[in-house]
Amino acid sequence: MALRTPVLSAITLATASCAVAGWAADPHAGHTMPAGHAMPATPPASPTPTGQGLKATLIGANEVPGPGDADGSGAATVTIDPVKNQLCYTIKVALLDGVTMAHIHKAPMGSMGNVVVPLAAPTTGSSEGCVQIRPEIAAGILAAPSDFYVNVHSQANLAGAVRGQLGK
Ligand SMILES: [Cu+2]
Repeated sequence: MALRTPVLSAITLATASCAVAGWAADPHAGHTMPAGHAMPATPPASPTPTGQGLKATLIGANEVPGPGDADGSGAATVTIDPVKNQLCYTIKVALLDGVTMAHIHKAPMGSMGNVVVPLAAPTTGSSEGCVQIRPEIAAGILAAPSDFYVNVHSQANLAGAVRGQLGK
């Protein structure tokens, strides 16, 4: 009995020393902390809205006065940043005969109107880009997208092959 107590005490002390030394010396101590401790004190800010997404479905029958391309089709997406006055777009078309130009024109369904934004022609079947537009054009499209249309022109349909009004 008298012999065992000192031995046990020595083991306990040694173990305690090792544990403390291990904490202090472990270079990876920070990596073993619970994941929650790595979170920033404040959550990240939500992304700033950069615009409003609009779409247009392009078909020949929408052309005015027409006729457009009978079997041609297409789709366009338009996003407008009203702070930067920037318009970004994608256009895809199919079965057009020699694409020449693409624009956004201002007129409601059933009438034709002037070009307000020139776009890259989807000569290979698709195009995309971002362009600066005047503030009043950005505001006008955002306020009444259906008063504007995407028009793709071709060699076979110079005045317009496929057309679609902008909408949500
Ligand atoms: Cu045009």
